[in-house]
Amino acid sequence: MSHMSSGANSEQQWQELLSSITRANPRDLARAISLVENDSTLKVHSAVSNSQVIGITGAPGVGKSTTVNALIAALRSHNKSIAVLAVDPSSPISGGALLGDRIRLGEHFLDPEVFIRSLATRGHLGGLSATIESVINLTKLAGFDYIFVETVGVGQSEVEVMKYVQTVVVVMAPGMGDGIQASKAGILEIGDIFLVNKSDRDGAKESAKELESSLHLSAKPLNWQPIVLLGAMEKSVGVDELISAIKKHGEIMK
Ligand SMILES: Nc1nc2c(ncn2[C@@H]2O[C@H](COP(=O)(O)OP(=O)(O)O)[C@@H](O)[C@H]2O)c(=O)[nH]1
Ligand SMILES: [Mg+2]
Repeated sequence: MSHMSSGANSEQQWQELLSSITRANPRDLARAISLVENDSTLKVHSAVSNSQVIGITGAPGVGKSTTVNALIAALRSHNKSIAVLAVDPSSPISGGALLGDRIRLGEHFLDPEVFIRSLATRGHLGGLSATIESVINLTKLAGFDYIFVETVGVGQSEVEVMKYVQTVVVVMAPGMGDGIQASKAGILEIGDIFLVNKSDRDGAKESAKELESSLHLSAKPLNWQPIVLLGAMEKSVGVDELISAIKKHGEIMK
């Protein structure tokens, strides 16, 4: 397909592409995503869907990808469809190709009910937010039950990205000092669910307690009290509890 720019004909082609996006047509979704990534004039401001959009954020190495992988496995066993958008806002060098993630998520690549996409971002904040909003809305058009948006770290870019999701899951790990990083970046304020991962390691319970008390100190939202969970996603410990919390939050946000 030719590169889209403004003009009646390409606008018609764009609309046709949008209306062809379904779960059965992942290639059209992938093509539409590439187009919005490469042309900042193409925007999708809204999409009507029943998808729940969940952000997974937290410092590098805490286990975000492992968590997404565990969630996919559990949700697929309940016949749910899932899209994963992996966002790399910080690294223009990697071009969004998160190799480790691709390998780990690889076992789901042949499953038509699982759509996985790494997003190449140009590394500047305004561009990223605009692009991610459109990409999420395109993915919503395909009607997945759950859309997970995984970020790379904790910083201002992550906070920006989390504006476009309904449910924010903040992943932490014991003894990594990521709680401090998260609070600096403002991640604690936006988290709906906090997962202290790697509970098979020392210090997880203590981290969860510390986190709970610092959350109690901050202002309470009107209809949702943030939940703190312990889990070991690599060992599938706490996955069902995490899914319950995500669903509960989704119900409240409806
Ligand atoms: N001990 C332990 N290690 C884990 C657990 N979950 C993930 N890991 C490990 O932590 C490392 C980082 O995981 P990854 O999911 O790539 O983290 P991400 O950078 O936040 O996406 C990997 O070596 C995982 O095997 C867990 O529950 N327990
Ligand atoms: Mg990751």
